[in-house]
Amino acid sequence: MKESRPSYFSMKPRVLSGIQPTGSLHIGNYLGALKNWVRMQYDYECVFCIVDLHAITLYQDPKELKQKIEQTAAIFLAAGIDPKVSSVVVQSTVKEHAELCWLLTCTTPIGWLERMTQFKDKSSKQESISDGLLQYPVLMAADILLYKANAVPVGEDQMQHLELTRDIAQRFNAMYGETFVMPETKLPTVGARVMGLDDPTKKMSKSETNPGHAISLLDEPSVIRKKIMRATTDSNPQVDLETAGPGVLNLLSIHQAFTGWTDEQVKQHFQGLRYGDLKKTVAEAVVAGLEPIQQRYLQIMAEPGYLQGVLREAAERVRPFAAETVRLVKDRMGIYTD
Ligand code: AQP
Repeated sequence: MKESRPSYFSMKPRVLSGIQPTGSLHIGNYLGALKNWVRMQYDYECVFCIVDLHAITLYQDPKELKQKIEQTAAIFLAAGIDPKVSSVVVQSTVKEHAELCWLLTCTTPIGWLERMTQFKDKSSKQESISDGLLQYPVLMAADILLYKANAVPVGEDQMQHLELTRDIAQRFNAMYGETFVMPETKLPTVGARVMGLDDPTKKMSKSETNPGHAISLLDEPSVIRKKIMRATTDSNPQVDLETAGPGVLNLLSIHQAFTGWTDEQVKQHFQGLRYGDLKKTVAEAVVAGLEPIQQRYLQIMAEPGYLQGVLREAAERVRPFAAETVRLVKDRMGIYTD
């Protein structure tokens, strides 16, 4: 069966990436993923997903989840995703994500999933572990392979899942014949791993509950300043780039990712600077970087029906391509297709 190419998808290489609507998006999500997406969207055919089916691998309050899905979509647009160029899709509204996930679940050895660091980490914090949490990376593979994505921009924490996606694709191709494209991981040059402000040995994460841990993209300037001024550094009084510990390096890397400064500019400005001044400079860079996003977010949320229209149109646009991939996969596996 030949791959048909519905008119929406051009000949440009394709990109797929997603974020879970599990809480307030933070600067790690922005610098590790969103900022990169905005930069890539004119060179690639992009599908950016709000991965609500991934979110429910851990319990989510149903009423809050609905709100967070829309908030997350609004943040994508506010950060600069252009809905005329990219498709912003709520994962569950294109049923083929779940359908392909099941088909791939049947070809993925369980041992591959049990080895995933994120599964071990998240399951160790749960009393009862859902099967969905184990299948999380298969669903991620389905998201990517559904659109035959060539590139996947993610933060460092998702690299292992991307390797697994390639393994799943390769295994399927070996079992049933060439079907899937091998996706490439695209890491940002700076900001690939933003660490918690309270504990710079842990990655910044939405699900951490300590209020000093993460900077939300919607935090007010005064809150951002307070959180950064309280960030953990080390016992030195001033910046020494040769010996700087993880807390200082994290702040420098956040600053560099927001400003785009070169390593030389960082050295010139920060070497020998007192920690108090370092923190003030970082806070102002973050406040300035987030201000336009916050303003656009408020405008988007104030426009009745706009967001829902964007999400509906994008789902309609990508569905024919997704359906075609699932039809091809089913056909390869010998599943009945009407
Ligand atoms: N700290 C981080 N630094 C750089 N990139 C990060 N990403 C997440 N945290 C950082 C990137 O953001 C994208 C979306 O992540 P996600 O929400 O789908 O899942 P996650 O990686 O599990 O993010 P969180 O914040 O840690 O959420 P929870 O706490 O809900 O699990 C991915 O591209 C990721 O690399």
